[in-house]
Amino acid sequence: MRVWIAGVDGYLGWALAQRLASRGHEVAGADNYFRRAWVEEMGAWSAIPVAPMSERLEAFRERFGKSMPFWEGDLRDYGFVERIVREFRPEAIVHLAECPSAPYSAIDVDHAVFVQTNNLTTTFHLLFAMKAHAPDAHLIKLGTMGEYGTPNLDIPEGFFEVEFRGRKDRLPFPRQAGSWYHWSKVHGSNNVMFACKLWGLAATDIMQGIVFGAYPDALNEDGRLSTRLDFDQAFGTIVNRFCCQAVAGHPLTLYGSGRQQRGFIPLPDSMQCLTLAVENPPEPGQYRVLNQFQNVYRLADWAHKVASVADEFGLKPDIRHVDNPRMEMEDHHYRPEHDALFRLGYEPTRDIDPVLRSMIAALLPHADRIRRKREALLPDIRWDGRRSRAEYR
Ligand code: USQ
Repeated sequence: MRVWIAGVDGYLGWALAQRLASRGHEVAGADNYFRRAWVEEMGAWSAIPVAPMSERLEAFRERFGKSMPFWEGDLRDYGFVERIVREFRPEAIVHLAECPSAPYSAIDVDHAVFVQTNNLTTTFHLLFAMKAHAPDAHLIKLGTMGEYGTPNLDIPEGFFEVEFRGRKDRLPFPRQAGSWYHWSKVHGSNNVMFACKLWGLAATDIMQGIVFGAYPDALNEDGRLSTRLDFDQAFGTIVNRFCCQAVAGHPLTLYGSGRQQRGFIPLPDSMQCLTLAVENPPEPGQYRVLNQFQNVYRLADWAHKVASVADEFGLKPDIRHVDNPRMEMEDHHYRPEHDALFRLGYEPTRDIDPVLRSMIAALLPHADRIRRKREALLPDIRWDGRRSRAEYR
């Protein structure tokens, strides 16, 4: 299939390009390197060095024996999006060109507005370009498990049956996001759902949990093919941060009690699931929702798992409960469904320790690189708007 990955330079995009190419798909990409700039703005860099795009493309060609068409530019420019869809004629479009950070959207009004306008505009442009030039293509849009929040009910995959005053209907499950970023994903989901109804487009909305892990697979001996791995407070997700903290000799920063529960997924599983979604498109006009995570864990479980695997490497990280900079429930029910991907053939990683082990092994040569940006390991963006690192030192 011809698959266009919007946001191919990011953590998931660069890994997915390789996964799809290894399965014989024709892959194209676009990016404007926003992710590199945001992480720099946070005073950090990727723990695992990332090569410039020209080198990445060269390594890709050497590894897979064919070039990846690549467009550098901003998806907020509709002409740019239209041009790619017209020239490449994708059968599937994977939309990873959004700003993925809750803390980044909590910095101030400019960042909140940027995250929402960027995420909504890029999605709109893809929908309109598909309608105009590729109405039979399949949009795979990255949503998030965080759209649902933590309701005191089990969470279905997108829709549920409701009975109210004697009548029944199948309705979207209520969304109760916990950050301006997560709300941007809710608004994007609504727009995609409506475009499917209005224009008969086919879309899959992936409600993905928190991804963790280094490298798409073990084959990447060529550093130019490595995907990024962030550790700063805004773009580093919890498990990746814990592994970087352990390697850098920094305490693991557990926010609040650590009893919060979330769905998590290793990077290779995320690649497997996105590939399943690409290769098994929904019917025209169908808006399909997939809850994408391997399992539900409590945050404190990760602190203990990472500390125990780190111990095998002679590292002895402390676990530090810090004042929670976010506004989130810490004691709550959490039982989301995730059956649809299993029906498509998802084979989850059963044993998580090897994923943590290979991540820590990949990070160890870069311990100093992480230490040089150690300030970025501490949070100072708070949901209540006060910004200070003092209490986290
Ligand atoms: N947390 C810590 N310590 C840290 C960092 C985070 O305890 O050092 C806690 C947070 O308070 C939160 C949980 O870990 O309860 C997850 O935080 P996170 O930063 O790892 O992830 P989150 O903000 O939820 O967002 C990430 C991705 C986002 C994706 C989402 C999936 O950045 O793009 O949408 O995971 S989900 O969480 O299911 O909504």
